[in-house]
Amino acid sequence: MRPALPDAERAIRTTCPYCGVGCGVLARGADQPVAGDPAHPANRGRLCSKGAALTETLGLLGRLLHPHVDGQRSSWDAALDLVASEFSRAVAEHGPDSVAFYVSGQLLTEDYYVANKLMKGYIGSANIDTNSRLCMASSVAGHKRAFGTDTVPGLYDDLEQADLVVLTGSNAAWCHPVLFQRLAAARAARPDMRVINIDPRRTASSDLADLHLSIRPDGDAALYNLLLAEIAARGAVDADYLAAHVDGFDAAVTAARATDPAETGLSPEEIARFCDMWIGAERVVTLYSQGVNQSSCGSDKVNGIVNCHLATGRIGRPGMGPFSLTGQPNAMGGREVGGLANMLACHLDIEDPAHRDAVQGAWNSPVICQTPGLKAVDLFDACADGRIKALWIISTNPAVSMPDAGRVAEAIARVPFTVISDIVSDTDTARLCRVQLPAAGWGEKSGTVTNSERCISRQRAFLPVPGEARADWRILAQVGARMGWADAFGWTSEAAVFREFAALSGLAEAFGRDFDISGLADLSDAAYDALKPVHWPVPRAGRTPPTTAGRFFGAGGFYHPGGRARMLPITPPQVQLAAADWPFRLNTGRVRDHWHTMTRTGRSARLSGHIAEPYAEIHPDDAAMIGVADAELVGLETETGRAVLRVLISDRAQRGTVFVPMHWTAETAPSGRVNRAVRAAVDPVSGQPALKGSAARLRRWTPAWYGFAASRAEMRAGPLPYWAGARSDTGMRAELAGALRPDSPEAWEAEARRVLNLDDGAASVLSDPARGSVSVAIVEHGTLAGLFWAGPAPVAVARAHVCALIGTDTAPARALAGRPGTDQPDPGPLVCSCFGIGANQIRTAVADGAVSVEAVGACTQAGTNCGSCRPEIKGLIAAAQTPKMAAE
Ligand SMILES: Nc1nc2c(c(=O)[nH]1)N[C@H]1C(S)=C(S)[C@@H](COP(=O)(O)OP(=O)(O)OC[C@H]3O[C@@H](n4cnc5c(=O)[nH]c(N)nc54)[C@H](O)[C@@H]3O)O[C@H]1N2
Ligand SMILES: Nc1nc2c(c(=O)[nH]1)N[C@H]1C(S)=C(S)[C@@H](COP(=O)(O)OP(=O)(O)OC[C@H]3O[C@@H](n4cnc5c(=O)[nH]c(N)nc54)[C@H](O)[C@@H]3O)O[C@H]1N2
Ligand code: SF4
Ligand SMILES: [Mo]
Repeated sequence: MRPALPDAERAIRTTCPYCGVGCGVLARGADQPVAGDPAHPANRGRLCSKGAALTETLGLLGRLLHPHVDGQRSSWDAALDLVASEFSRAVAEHGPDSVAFYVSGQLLTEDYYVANKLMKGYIGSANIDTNSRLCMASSVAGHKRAFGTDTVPGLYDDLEQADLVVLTGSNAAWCHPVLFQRLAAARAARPDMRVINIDPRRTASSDLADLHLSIRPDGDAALYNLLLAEIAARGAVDADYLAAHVDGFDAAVTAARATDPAETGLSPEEIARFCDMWIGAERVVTLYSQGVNQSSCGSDKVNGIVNCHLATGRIGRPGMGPFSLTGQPNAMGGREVGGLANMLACHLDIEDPAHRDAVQGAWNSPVICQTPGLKAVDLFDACADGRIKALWIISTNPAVSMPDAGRVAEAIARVPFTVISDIVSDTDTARLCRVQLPAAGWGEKSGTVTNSERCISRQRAFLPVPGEARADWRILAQVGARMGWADAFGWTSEAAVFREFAALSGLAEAFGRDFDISGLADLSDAAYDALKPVHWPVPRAGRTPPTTAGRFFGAGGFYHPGGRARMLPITPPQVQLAAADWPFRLNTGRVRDHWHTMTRTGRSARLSGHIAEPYAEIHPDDAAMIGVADAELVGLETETGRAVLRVLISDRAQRGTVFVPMHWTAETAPSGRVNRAVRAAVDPVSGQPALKGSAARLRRWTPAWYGFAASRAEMRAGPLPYWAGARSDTGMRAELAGALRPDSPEAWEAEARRVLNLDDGAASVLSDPARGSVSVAIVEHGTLAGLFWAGPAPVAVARAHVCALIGTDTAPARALAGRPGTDQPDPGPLVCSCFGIGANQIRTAVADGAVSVEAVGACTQAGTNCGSCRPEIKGLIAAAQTPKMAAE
């Protein structure tokens, strides 16, 4: 059914809690679908599949509702007293650097500000780092090196006004879908506009591109060097801009000229075409994300990109500029409050004594951190070796998301005193922590976030807070008060926290910094409640913002001494792609409908239906080399760890690489936790881990049996060497593989009941000894409660169809056929999650003559709501047309 549009007048305006696009959302309660806010500048009414499914993720199942200490329910008072006294004790006995916070770009600005004030200004250490270290640190470092400040110069409008948009290491079609839809719409409206996609993989984003460059992993720095050399050789520099505003041109070009084109892995024709298109289009936006940042040379990649924009003066004017996409909803806000271990609030510097004094003065705090603190990887190393005595993790799941995650889990378990604040009770990280504090979640809490284009928006509460949950900022403030600083942490509302932060940003004036929202420092509570989306800077009345039409640097005005930008000489790394024992390069990232460790999107059957298990995407030649067929399993191994994954064979993969999504956990697919195999190497400048580059090997992994199960009950397939569970509309579904074959129908029934988590009901067992396959149906009170298939080859049942049978009175024999009858077509794997349209339905529409995304939409509705699946529909149309064209 098409989600109904809530009545815009009565709906609460809030902001999506997922990606950094920062879409405005209209919400009306837990049982009403949300809609995009037409008045929000980021999305103008659109939402992607994840945003559109937000209400499905709000149930209380699995929520942490009360504080717990050592596994026992506790009162808030007792839990907060314990946290405060243990942190105070550690500081007293071992010094301020013996404690740490590990926080998140999913905190609201107010939460983040309070955490930062507590650690840096009161505890007196800078040991507060955040998952943004895994996400944005290389962009921060690159911006600071080039601009003297961490600032994204442009606006989303630039994407629509550009003549060329270069997506570099960004799969925006899946990861920033609404922005990608804006880009696709602009391109459709302006046929001269061009799009280039630079990614070793061909992704849903490549499908929009005029040119896809399957770059060698980490070949980006070399490619941008070649472009810079070509800009210089062709005289395409903006000499006036360079003379007036930029240092370092000659050294950067000298380094660029030394670059070997072979390092890109691209043909001379591809490189020439890239340079022609880039140099030939005045309005160029380079949109980049984790394929750039998450690299051992991430900061250099950022500066390589920025160099080309500076040399041509293509920055800070409509339709042009380097554009770092932020991942999380408040990654940008975190950078503003100084959430990283090497930053101070409001873009001020820890290393600068005048900045430290000014912040300490404004906070009236007893101390201020003197030196940068531990960055994420080092922070967990310090946990492992006993330096950290008390650790508080807030709104992040590092036991899953950190590189070398197995070691990180051990490190957390080794810290004497550990606290977690989360909305969910049983995350992989929460299980390791002594104190669990229930946080209010999206829809229950209120505050501000800043998106990729520096737009500050309100998140507003529209639901009651469940159980005893509390807002993160309040929990932090209550601990601060109990540690002895009641006055400094005595706010009574998030509006008061925001006002203090906005006032602090007025220091920008004294120190000539760019982050200034002091114009918002006097908002009344009512004005804060009503705050409309606003781009910073917002200086106090009477001060002129350092921007032109909302953009930075169009007329120079950089933040290095002297106001000039810096181009950097970049020496691309020698990329060692394969070694004898490790012939694959492991690349990791995201899928369209899941968010990180799935604590929220995993609750939605609709979102879980798109991709329901972890997989390893490899090229057909590599599959042939290791002797694995589609849908079989592979064992992936690195020097760090191992995983077992479903193989997905696709010519979209680059030979010698394997792509694995990051989302699965001990809860959802224990053997598919890829970060146990991701090495912890970091960029030396930013400390950001190289999450896209581990040397790996793959082997076919042959189980004794493959299986699939659907149950009305919660399934935990326990000791099986491979299982991946996902929510379905009727309960749960699970992919399975076993190492031991039960040896009789009775033993199979017992195994099926264990997996399905169904002790009662009548079982029908069908076994085919000749083929070695077996299937089991469990009927309870006249309806199907569970279905189970196992056999020597991957089980070929129609997943969506059999899940839909649970709870119906279909006869077991018919259900166990595993396929719909001829009267009932099989929709195939889910493509459009808004309307539940499968790939087979789309193929049928294409066969019936619907050869455009619009026509498929008109026939099936697919792609007509959020649009997130439009790239995939386009792919299905192209696939259906390819053989036809070849035959012609
Ligand atoms: N659906 C969904 N959307 C999300 C998220 C989510 O969990 N799910 N998370 C959000 C967050 S926090 C973030 S940070 C963003 C991330 O957004 P993206 O950065 O777009 O996503 P990723 O899939 O991590 O990686 C992007 C691409 O980098 C490519 N890549 C790998 N190595 C290289 C290389 O050496 N060079 C180049 N040029 N490319 C390379 C990968 O193949 C991949 O396609 O997404 C945000 N949006
Ligand atoms: N291999 C690989 N690993 C990666 C990446 C990759 O591309 N490849 N990407 C990295 C990147 S860019 C990122 S951003 C990280 C993300 O990784 P994480 O931050 O670890 O992942 P999330 O699942 O988003 O964790 C958020 C946690 O906060 C909880 N939560 C939700 N709302 C609230 C709230 O309001 N308050 C509190 N206190 N808790 C809340 C959720 O239940 C969840 O447990 O992963 C990184 N890890
Ligand atoms: S693009 Fe999707 S996930 Fe990102 S903010 Fe918008 S609705 Fe949310
Ligand atoms: Mo991220």
